[in-house]
Amino acid sequence: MTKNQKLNQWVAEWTAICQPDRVHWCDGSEEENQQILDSMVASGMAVKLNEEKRPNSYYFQSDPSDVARVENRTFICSKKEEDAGPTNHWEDPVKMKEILLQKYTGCMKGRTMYVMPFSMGPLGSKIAHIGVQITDSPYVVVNMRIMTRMGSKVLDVLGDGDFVPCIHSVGAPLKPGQKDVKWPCAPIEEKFITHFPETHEIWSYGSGYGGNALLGKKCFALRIATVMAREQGWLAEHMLILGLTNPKGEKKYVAAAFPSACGKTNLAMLVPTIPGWKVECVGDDIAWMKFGADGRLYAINPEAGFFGVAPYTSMQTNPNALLSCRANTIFTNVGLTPDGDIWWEGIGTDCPAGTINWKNQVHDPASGEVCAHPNSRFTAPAYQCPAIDKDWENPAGVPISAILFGGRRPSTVPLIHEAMSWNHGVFMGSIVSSETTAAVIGQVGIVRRDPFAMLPFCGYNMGDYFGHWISIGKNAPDPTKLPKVFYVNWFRKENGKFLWPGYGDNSRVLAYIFDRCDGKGETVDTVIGKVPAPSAINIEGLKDMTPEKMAKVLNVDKEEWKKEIALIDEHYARFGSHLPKELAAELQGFKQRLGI
Ligand code: O2Y
Ligand code: MN
Repeated sequence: MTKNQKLNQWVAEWTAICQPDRVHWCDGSEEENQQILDSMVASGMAVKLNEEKRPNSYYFQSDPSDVARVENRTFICSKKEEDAGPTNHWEDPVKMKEILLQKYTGCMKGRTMYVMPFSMGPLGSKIAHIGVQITDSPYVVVNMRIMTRMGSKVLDVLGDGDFVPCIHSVGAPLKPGQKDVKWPCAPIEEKFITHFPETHEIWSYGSGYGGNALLGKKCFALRIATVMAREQGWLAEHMLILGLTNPKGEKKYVAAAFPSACGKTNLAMLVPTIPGWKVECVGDDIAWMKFGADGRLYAINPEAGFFGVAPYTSMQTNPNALLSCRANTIFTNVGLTPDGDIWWEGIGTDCPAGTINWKNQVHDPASGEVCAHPNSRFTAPAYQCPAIDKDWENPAGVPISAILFGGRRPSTVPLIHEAMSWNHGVFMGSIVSSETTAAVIGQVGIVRRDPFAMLPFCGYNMGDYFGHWISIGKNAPDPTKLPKVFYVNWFRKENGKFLWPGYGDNSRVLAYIFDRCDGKGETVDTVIGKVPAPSAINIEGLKDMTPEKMAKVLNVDKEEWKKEIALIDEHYARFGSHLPKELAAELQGFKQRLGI
């Protein structure tokens, strides 16, 4: 019980509906965490990893039906369908609540209901917001404790203030005496990840995995936060935040939006290959940005941990991520080695004989099957990242100098181009596209339009969201202090091979962006915006790179872009009258520059 009457009443109501055997208010302490972990080890849900190799770390295998976010079971339940827009699944809120209330009735029988107060963002920050999640999954509790600031201290900040109520159940009540399974969840067609934008509520049922169940992340920090941000004049974005320091010791912060599984975590923690430059990580997935008193846009990372994709994370690709999970980490759906450590494809060592795969069978490297699920994850505290920025928990946030958009495009899109104005930058964000990967259930390897990398994460009509970005530019206290906008593509190919080395060498592009923010760096005007002059990006010491290859990486082919126009036309047509006139004008201007 707390001093917050609304919270007490809400918990009482849901206790009556869900009928748990016990209610536990989480205090977020070490003791509580250990007790929950011990109980999961005892029940067979978790394996404690070898203390010498991976101190205080635990291993989980999910049900094979519950391995990723389920976009086709994710709903925005606004009163009017139009307000959810063409990119979201919509259901009437009254009907959805009716369906779900039936499911929630008695859904926690035989289980403990945990009540978790959590803060998205540093406690007490003016940019942060508080939520309270009810869940019957102890796995969710120990993950939320890493991913958010969770426990009694949040109640002190909350006082009798407002919070975002988040209901979660795995949807697997137990009959008296029934033995629990290792990973309880409901079948796919009974999973519901639902959002009520008008009342800022989240109701999730049937899944215990990742973004479906750790409700602070995609559900709150993106879908509901986009709604709050629109109401209150700020930005809730699917963006990493990094600090970039040049050899003179000058520092700038950059926010970058990429569709899921385009290497955001790698960029956020990048180890530069150009001497004297440093990258430090503020966040790897989500940014909340508000204008500061000086008229600049300030960003916080609302999260406190990384829920990173494990496969192909190695000391070569992302040493800082691998070192972040050296201890105090939860691993889900990776391989379990005979000596009690973890293994995954691309970790940089051979698979030890006898390693157990994510399906709990001895892995046979010759079988052609993977050992770790492609969407297997580590949940690691952000403070363990060797490259964590000193201001990552600064309640005031960090000032953003540049915003990057990007996607995975084998052709057409050059390594980098720069917007000609704020509205042109919004246009660039609105046409982001990428090839799909395994982070979502669905087809792999097709190109999909993913505006602002927010396709699965915008809590309202995407056309209105474009309008909100336009209005941020219009209402900026000082438009000259708005971040510069860029579009990057690390994934351009020739004959099936990547033209750009990526990873640490992306620091070369970051260094160019740094210079552009200071009005330096030579550019060439093209139909899509400013691209670097042939020698503006430092390629010194870059093996296999030639000026000719660089020209291909930066090439803007009008004919390719003319073909792209048809796709953009089709994409924009979806938004009908919700498409801001400013973006229609940007598209028109683009067509004119292309001579069509
Ligand atoms: O599959 C999930 O539930 C996780 S998806 C995810 C996790 C961390 C960061 N980003 C994402 C994403 O899909 O964008
Ligand atoms: Mn993400």
